[in-house]
Amino acid sequence: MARKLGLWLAVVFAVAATAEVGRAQLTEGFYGQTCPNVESIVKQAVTTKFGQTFITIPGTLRLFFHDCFIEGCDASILISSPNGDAEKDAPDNQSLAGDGFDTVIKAKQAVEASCQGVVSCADILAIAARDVVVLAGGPSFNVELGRRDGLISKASQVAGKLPEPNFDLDQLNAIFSQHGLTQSDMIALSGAHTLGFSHCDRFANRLYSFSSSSPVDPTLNSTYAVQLMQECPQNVDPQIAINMDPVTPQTFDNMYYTNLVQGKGLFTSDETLFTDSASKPTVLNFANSPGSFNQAFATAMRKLGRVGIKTGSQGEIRRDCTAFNS
Ligand code: HEM
Ligand SMILES: *[C@@H]1O[C@H](CO)[C@@H](O)[C@H](O)[C@H]1NC(C)=O
Ligand SMILES: CC(=O)N[C@H]1CO[C@H](CO)[C@@H](O)[C@@H]1O
Repeated sequence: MARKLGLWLAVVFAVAATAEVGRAQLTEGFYGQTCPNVESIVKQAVTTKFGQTFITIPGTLRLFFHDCFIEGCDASILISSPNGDAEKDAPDNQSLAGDGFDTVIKAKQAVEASCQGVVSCADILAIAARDVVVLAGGPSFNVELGRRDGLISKASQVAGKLPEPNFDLDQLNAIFSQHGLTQSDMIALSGAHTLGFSHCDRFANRLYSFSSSSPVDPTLNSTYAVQLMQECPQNVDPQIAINMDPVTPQTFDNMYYTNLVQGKGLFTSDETLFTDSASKPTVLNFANSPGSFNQAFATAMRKLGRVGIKTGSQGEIRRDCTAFNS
């Protein structure tokens, strides 16, 4: 009788364990036995890269966002295709800074030297994205791990997956909610625009061709509009990129929201968060309370990191982040 009960319990536990795998959960201590120092190794590599260029910070943060929104957080964005038809070759990726890619590649090399074939590129990108936020003075948070690297990376999959700078609130909410992210998550994640650069063509319509009655977007602070016209004259060199946060461009802080309140959101998708009454209260809260913003950003980054993940026996642990294992 006792033996039969034991057998029965074993079956119940096995079924429960399978269900757990099926739910594809990440855990903070995923590499505790197999690569216990992975986070300090990645942090070291990211810090070294940051010592060479500041672009490490915005480049890596934006790379994580784009990776997660296309095929899930599975490092598919890192794949190089000899035919130029991988995710990173899509027009929407044209402006991804090469230094973001290089950060992950360098960190992967450092991790492989200690724990060969164990840690996914997707997890390294997730850790590095947290580390760059901290390096810029932003909040720290624990990163959930256990992602596997994806087996698909196609430029043709990118179209329509990323938000555009001319989106309104409904369009932003629609694309973020497809990934289980709320309006509040979306507003907090947009705070990443407290760092980094934008090319002039992404907002030139707000300066020169907004509408037939007003060439300049009336929601744009007029002082800021003049400054932007000086930095981005019509027919400017398309390589020119300007700071997205005109006040504290190299610090991860809540200045993005203070800027929105003053009409200094660079994109329509930024300023609309303040001008639309449905999102304005959240912007005011984040502008007035750095603590609320930091907490919401950390929560939203962890949620972003769960989008479309592969776990268990799905995908692979890539040896080289830029190529599928063959
Ligand atoms: C809400 C919708 C969003 C839109 C429409 C959007 C759009 C853009 C655009 C057009 C640029 C300028 C690219 C260029 O010209 O070089 C940019 C830059 C950037 N975005 Fe976003 N973004 C959004 C959300 C996010 C999120 C969620 C993150 C990360 C959590 C993020 C992080 C960044 C960073 C760090 C940069 C600067 C990149 C650099 O300096 O290399 N963005 N974004
Ligand atoms: C526009 O920007 C200026 C200079 O940064 C600032 O002093 C002013 O308060 C802003 N205007 C509005 C309406 O917020
Ligand atoms: C960083 C990166 O790989 N950018 C590529 C994005 O896509 C264009 C083509 O559309 C490539 O020329 C870029 O090199």
